[in-house]
Amino acid sequence: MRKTIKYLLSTLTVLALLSTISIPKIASASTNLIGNPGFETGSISPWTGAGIYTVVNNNAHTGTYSARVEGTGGNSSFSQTISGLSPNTTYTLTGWFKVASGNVSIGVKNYGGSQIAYSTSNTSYTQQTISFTTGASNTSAEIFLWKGTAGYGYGDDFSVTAPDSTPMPTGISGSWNLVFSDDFNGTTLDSAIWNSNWFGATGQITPPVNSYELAAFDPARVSVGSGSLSLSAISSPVTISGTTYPYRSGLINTNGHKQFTYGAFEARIYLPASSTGVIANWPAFWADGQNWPTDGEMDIMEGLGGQAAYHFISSSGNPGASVSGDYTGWHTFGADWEPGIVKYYYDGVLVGTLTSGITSTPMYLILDYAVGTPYGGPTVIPNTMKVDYVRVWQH
Ligand SMILES: [Ca+2]
Ligand SMILES: [Ca+2]
Repeated sequence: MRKTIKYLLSTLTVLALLSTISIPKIASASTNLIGNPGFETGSISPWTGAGIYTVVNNNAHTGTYSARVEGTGGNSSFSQTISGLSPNTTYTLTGWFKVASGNVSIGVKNYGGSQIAYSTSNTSYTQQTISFTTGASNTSAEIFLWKGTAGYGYGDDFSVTAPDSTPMPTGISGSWNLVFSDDFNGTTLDSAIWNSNWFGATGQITPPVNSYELAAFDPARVSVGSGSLSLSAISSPVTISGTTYPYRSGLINTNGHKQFTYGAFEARIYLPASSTGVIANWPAFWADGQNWPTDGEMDIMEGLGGQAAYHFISSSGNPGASVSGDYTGWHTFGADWEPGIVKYYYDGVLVGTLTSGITSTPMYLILDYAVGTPYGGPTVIPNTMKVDYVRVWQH
């Protein structure tokens, strides 16, 4: 509330931004996500099957046991659903398979994309590797071996592994260490990292950031699920200190929990479109210092008048610009804040560089879905801004 009122009254520019963060869980590349991958327990669990299938103590690729499916003119298979995956993430499936006769297929399905399967008629073990990318809201995948023709088929030594590297900033070169990340993979917001209103007590509905916004920030408009944060704007009047706001929406920030001086900041965000195809409402991903504007406000993405824009606000001004192009839907928005310079990256492409008034004191992160013209785009209610992840890297 402090900062922006002054700023908005004096300029057409914008301000909101935000940033957020929490720490992501990143599986090691070497971790096999499949249980009982080589059937060496001597039983099928946690795999399940259909038709005729069993674990046998012969025909192993390694160890003692393999799993066998028998096609009898119908279909036989065994499969395992692995959970806890990250959405929009590419995993690698490998497995060894062979037949006594006919052919047998190895594959993956129910991960948010089309089923992928490969078959073999080889009577010696052969390895198949399949890459699959989970869908935007998918956190599981089903791995299977399937035989639709008569005769035995065998499988052994399956594995599914996560991407083999810690995520790096999209399009921002350099040597980086991931220092903060929230992938929003749980079912609740991490309150150890995030506040869910604008400088209010826990659970409190607060006024918006500045006087042009029409939505109060209600912690009930913040949710986490299906791999994403949701900030939902609805029509639901609320009166705070004598002022009635027609809408309620969501905001999260890390003030008091996490702040950063310099680094690469990035969020992958879904921005709803208006009926005219521009950015609806007034979404923002930004970072803010403790004393506004002395300690700076870095607007990484702000939906201003329907267009994505970046700015850096300080005592010496508010340079920045709108970025041409359609940024509705899913996109990444990043900024590389270095001493005396900030470079902005949208979808990994450098879209702007600012060198005036760049501050050097810590900032916390803010993500919000404000409502209101003329600074915001067309008001479209109800609507939901989503955030897949927020990350910060430093050198
Ligand atoms: Ca085995
Ligand atoms: Ca996510």
